[in-house]
Amino acid sequence: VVVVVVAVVLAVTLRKGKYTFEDRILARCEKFKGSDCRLIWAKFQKAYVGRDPCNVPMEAYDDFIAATQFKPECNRMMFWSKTKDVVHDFTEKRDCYVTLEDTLLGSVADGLTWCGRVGSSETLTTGCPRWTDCENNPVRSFWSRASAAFAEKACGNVTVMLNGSIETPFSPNSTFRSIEVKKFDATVMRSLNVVLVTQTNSVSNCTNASLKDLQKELAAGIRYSCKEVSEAQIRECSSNPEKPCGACW
Ligand code: N1C
Repeated sequence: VVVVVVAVVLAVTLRKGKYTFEDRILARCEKFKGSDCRLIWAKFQKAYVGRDPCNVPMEAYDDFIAATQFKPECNRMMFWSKTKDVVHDFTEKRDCYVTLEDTLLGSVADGLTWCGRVGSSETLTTGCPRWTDCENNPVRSFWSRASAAFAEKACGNVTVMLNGSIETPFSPNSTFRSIEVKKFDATVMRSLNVVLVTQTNSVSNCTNASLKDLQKELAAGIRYSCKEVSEAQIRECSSNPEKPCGACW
């Protein structure tokens, strides 16, 4: 028994040590055929390696963004704020919309934490600053820069899922409000269509004050709409592939 336990523990530790952060990024990148993943990894790590983890501005990822050359899918782009679970449950099961995490740009880093250290060429995955510890941390700056790139390219009719269970669905400190809406370009974008995800105890509807602010902050020429849709209805559509995308709400 002791031998077996030791062997299992050893196997698990060795295996754990085998998949480095670099391996994980490369594996995710390689799902996108035709990408130069070595180059993309080199540009990604250049942003934060050897730097103070509270001193990585969003511009540090400019070369990474340039290397991922993202091509937008007009009329299918999906943004979100405080609705990550329901959105990704939907996009994973149905091929109706594309979120940033479904593109090479966002998928490489989704759910991960990383940072560097002065005087080291390594990527650390523990002991890194959290989202609000300091503004210029590697993870937050990454999402700011990637979100800006994704929003800049938003074209045609664009959808955003906002959370109707909170008082301020268009939340001031969110990436969606502070970065993405500011980057929307009226010359390529026709409309922004809010899907306000409601639950039985929802506190907000389409007349919410923060949604009035959203209409004001939207560049002139971009149409706006809002629709309240229950989370149950969205989940129902996620699990019914025979239902056309346009009939979900
Ligand atoms: O701050 P948010 O939401 O408004 O950001 C969401 C918004 C989306 O439209 C995305 O395009 O910004 C983009 N984005 C991501 O794609 C993303 N993937 C993972 C922003 N943040 C992202 N994350 C993580 O979710 C990130 O680490 C941060 O902590 C949350 C932000 O979620 P939010 O506040 O619900």
